[in-house]
Amino acid sequence: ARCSTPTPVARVSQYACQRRTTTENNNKILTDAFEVLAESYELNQLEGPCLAFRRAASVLKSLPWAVQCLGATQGLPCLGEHTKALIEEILQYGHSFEVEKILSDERYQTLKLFTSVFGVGPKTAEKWYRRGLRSFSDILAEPSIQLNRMQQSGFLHYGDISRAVSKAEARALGNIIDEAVHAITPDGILALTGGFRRGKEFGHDVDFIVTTPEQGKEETLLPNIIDRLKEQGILLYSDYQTSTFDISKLPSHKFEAMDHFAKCFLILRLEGSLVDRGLNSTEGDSRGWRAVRVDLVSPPMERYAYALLGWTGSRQFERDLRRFARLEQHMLLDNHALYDKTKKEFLAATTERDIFAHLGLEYIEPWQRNA
Ligand code: 8DG
Ligand code: MN
Ligand code: MN
Repeated sequence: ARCSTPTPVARVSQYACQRRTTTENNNKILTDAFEVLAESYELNQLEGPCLAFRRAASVLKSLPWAVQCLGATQGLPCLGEHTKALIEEILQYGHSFEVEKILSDERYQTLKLFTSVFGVGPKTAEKWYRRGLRSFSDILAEPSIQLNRMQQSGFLHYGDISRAVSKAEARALGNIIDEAVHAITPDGILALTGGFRRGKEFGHDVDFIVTTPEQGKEETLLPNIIDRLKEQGILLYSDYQTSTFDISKLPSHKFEAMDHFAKCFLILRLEGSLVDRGLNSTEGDSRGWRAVRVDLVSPPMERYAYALLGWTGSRQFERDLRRFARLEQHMLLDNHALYDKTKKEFLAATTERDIFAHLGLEYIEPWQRNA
């Protein structure tokens, strides 16, 4: 097949934080395939190969053109032998045998199913699989399994929280949280973060940052919000974690470590969301509400910019911001702070732009961070 290499483009960086990645993905067939492999490696707890496929997918997501022949990928970073073989196979046959094999694999299907439950990670899923459990009814019928509170809620609201949250639903939740924050403190600050801030149409949850300019007052903000939601009868689940933030600590090296700000993982009851259910809902289900996952994080105001940058994602974008800081600038970045190892000092920031500037990076808008 004829295949012209696209007009020479500027060199694509190996770092997602030096690429602009919108929600428009011109290489979805390829990146979906890579993500199946990444997920399969992740479920088998093989971090290296998992990351390699996530990086490759991320590079292809940033391209303003569709890859139509292997030659077009020449000079692109993060594409190894395995990914190139997959690209070739998919371009030729429209699908990959390796991917199909994984998708039809019982172990993969079961681990995917189990980890789709709120509160169930790869390790728990693996444990259940090894005990011969294959379905939700297997798990729920097994007397020796003690589900924790999170998992119990995960099963209870499974249908609702495994269904995507729409932008309209995110907006409605924003209004509820906004009302709560301002009733508690008139100078409260609320910001939408996560995937919806990146312009995504759908999400698996809705993420917000809440804080107040009054030093220390952010500590009581979340418990107050939670109480209010409870009084309103819309709190279905709450896991509140108090702040363990320590200003003198250096930024963490480990990416997967959670941050130390006060936060809560919630399930809320959203009323009147029938519109998002689809008109020909056949379940005869007309209850007129749905359960939605909501995350709230409450940093002190002086760390607002770092928290916002950290919680806006995408995860791949965050990983590469930290990797870039460490390897290219000799700095340590996490959700709380940026530390310059050469100057041995913390760098203050009031906006995300300040942080990009400290890192010597061009500013990337939130909707360009869908790496
Ligand atoms: P989605 O919900 O639309 O599926 O995508 P998302 O909004 O990008 O994913 P997310 O899982 O909600 O995570 C949003 C960002 O929050 C992501 O960049 C990772 C970040 N994040 C932290 N700390 C923590 C944490 O402690 N727990 C969780 N769940 N996310 C965290 O920076
Ligand atoms: Mn989210
Ligand atoms: Mn979240």
